[in-house]
Amino acid sequence: MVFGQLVVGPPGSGKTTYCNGMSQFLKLIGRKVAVVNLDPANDALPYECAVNIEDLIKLSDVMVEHSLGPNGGLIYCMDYLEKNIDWLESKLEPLLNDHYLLFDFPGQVELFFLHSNAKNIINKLIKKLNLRLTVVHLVDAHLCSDPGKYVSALILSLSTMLHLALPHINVLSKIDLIESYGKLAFNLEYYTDVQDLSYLMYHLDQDPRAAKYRKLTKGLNDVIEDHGIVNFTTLDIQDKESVGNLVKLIDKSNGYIFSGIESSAVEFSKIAAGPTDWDYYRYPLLFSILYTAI
Ligand SMILES: Nc1nc2c(ncn2[C@@H]2O[C@H](COP(=O)(O)OP(=O)(O)OP(=O)(O)O)[C@@H](O)[C@H]2O)c(=O)[nH]1
Ligand SMILES: [Mg+2]
Repeated sequence: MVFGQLVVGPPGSGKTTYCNGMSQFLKLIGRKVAVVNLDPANDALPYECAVNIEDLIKLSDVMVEHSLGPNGGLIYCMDYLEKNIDWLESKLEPLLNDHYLLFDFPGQVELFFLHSNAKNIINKLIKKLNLRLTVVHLVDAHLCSDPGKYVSALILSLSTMLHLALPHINVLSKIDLIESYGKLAFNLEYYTDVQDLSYLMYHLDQDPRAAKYRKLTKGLNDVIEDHGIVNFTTLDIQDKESVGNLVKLIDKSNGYIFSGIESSAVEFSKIAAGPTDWDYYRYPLLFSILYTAI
């Protein structure tokens, strides 16, 4: 069984930086990591890349050959990758023995709630290669500084969760910058826990532009609250403790924590229902490796 993360999120939310930081952290705690770049627009990669979509197709070539702009070109590249999934499978196969996989995706969010190419690629890989993957959806914490943008972030997160239908963790990235945006309308837990959104309506009403769309925003808030599945974890990619806490959540969501454990279904469900720290306490070796590293 092979474990890993699918790193997605809007442009500039920090996906490539995250893959770099996360791969370094995972190596530190003893995992063999392979980063897979599936963004054909990623020119200067900060990490050493095990597989690069650029070796299959180049965005610049597509734009010239098919007279497409960068976004249309990107969709073409993802369609091309889906048609040539054998290429990706053959590149991944040698890594499957002992690597943990990190997939760096493009920032065009329409790939994750509109088009089916990225979803088909992911599902084919999961099925054919027996992968256990968690979606790590990065959203810039800056969006908390504006109630309207925060609602957009919630809707985007919900759509991505429903579209991909995989273990999923929403992350507020670049949390190190949050104080520079001024005082937030609520404390950070309000945003991470997605608490009562009716309080947000009051703040939206203070802005004449937002007030115009009150009914729509209220409807969107109701959709988010009815589903009740969106929340966020905060991440400072330069802080080992912050990265370590996220790793624990991811390990639980994709089943990494259970790998190599011979136990009954009852034991597994106890672990699944318990708090994350308890898992590491229960498995002292893993716990000590993790905490020696951070
Ligand atoms: N302060 C701060 N800056 C960050 C962080 N993560 C990323 N950045 C910066 O944000 C910018 C965008 O980061 P990327 O990692 O390229 O973001 P991306 O999501 O891969 O961007 P696209 O691939 O274009 O969608 C870069 O200038 C990074 O240095 C963070 O945690 N804190
Ligand atoms: Mg990137």
